[in-house]
Amino acid sequence: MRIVSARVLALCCSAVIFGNSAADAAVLALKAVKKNGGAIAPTSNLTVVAGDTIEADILVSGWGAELPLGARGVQSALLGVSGFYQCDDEMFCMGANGNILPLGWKGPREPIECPGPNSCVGGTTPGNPCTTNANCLGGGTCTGPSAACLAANPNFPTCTQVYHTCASAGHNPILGAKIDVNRPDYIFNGQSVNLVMDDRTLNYRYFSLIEDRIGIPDTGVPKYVGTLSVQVSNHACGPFEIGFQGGPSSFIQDPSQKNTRVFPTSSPLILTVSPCNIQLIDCSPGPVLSPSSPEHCDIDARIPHGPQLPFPRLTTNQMVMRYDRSAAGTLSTDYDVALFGPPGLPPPGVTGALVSGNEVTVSLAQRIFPLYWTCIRDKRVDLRCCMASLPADVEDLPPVPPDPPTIVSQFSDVFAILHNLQGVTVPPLPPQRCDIDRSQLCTGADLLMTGDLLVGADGFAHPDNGGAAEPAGTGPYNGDSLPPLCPDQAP
Ligand SMILES: [Ca+2]
Ligand SMILES: [Ca+2]
Repeated sequence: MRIVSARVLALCCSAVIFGNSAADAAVLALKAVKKNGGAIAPTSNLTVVAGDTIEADILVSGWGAELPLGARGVQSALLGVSGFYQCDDEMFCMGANGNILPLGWKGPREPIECPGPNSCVGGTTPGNPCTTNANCLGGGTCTGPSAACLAANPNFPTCTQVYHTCASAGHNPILGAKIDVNRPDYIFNGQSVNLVMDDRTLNYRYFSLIEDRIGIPDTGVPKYVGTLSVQVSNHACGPFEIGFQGGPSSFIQDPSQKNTRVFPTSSPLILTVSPCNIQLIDCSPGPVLSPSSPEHCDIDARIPHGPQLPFPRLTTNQMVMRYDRSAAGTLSTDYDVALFGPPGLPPPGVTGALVSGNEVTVSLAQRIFPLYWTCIRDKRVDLRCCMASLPADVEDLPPVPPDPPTIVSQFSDVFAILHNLQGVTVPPLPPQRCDIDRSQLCTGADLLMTGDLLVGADGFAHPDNGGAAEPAGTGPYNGDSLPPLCPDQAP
């Protein structure tokens, strides 16, 4: 108890402001009470495995000294955006990673706002919602920032009709949260209350307010104010700490005319995933007919075919996946493939999964198509590894916030080749970004090849592959683009 008091004094301003002893300060706690539907002893520290569903109670206690008139309203706001995900980096999140998301949450981690009239993803700004799926995909009235829209898609292409936010189909976040006013231990049980359950973002917010101007005394027993239900993802591993936002997002208020509030300290719920399922820790496109291939999420700017022939295509058809342990037993059916680019082209099938120690080389029935992201997903861990071919796209322009990088084959790419040849570019461009003609050297010929690709003088632009399906068009690559899919790797 002494240790807890010291911590409260050090961290919480409310105890100082209101002049109460820290031991009497109000506390918000999140405690697991059910695991896979079965009741467990309430705990703030629980070991779980992938697939587990956990129900947790939000409890408030200790408001008596700070609010002698009792509690009339209480609000608890989760630190969900950080708590439900373990890795700070939204990129591929290799290694210990994953998420523990509320049941029914199929939206993005954080909303991405468009500066235009429609919000592409999230829609948390009042008056800035999506109204159609086209808004989520960068169409409709969400025109100016379409690149930003695409950055978060195609993972979240559906405009939900509840909050007009963009998410995956079936997004139903209310499944993960509720305030059960009929529970005997509900703080305002028996009172007529106004409720707000805000599940627009992962920072779920629970608010209860007694309609009458009365206060409920603190009896020294923690009281229930809300429920959170979460599920552990297949690739989750290690500890996750789900806590609360501080004041003013989380507070307790009394019934006085002054509307006095205190800001509780918080006791988070720690869920530790152990043992972990197999972890995908790295991946890169496999060997191709040229000596080098792009990294995962990099873009191959080389001609997709040989220097003199329109086919066969020379892009890669393999991805090497590296795991934290032996990959023995991995099958080709553990993977699926998705294409992100112009609609209409079916993704190639997986034809093989060659296991060697901790590595698996996944092979596709087709070499990757120009103008598409080709993403191979390990269904067991629900993570994607992506590769793309965009001929002549030597460099991607840096983002102008809030827009993502501009991934376009355009005339400025010729200068990028030139600067690289002059030694101005640091570090130098990798082969897949400078050996545009696939001669295995980066020379002035690649500058000419880039220009040819952009004006259509290549002659083999958008080649077919001996009859395999390709996007329509045989013109120049100038202005062709890819959605900035990476680093957004949300499954
Ligand atoms: Ca470019
Ligand atoms: Ca070359």
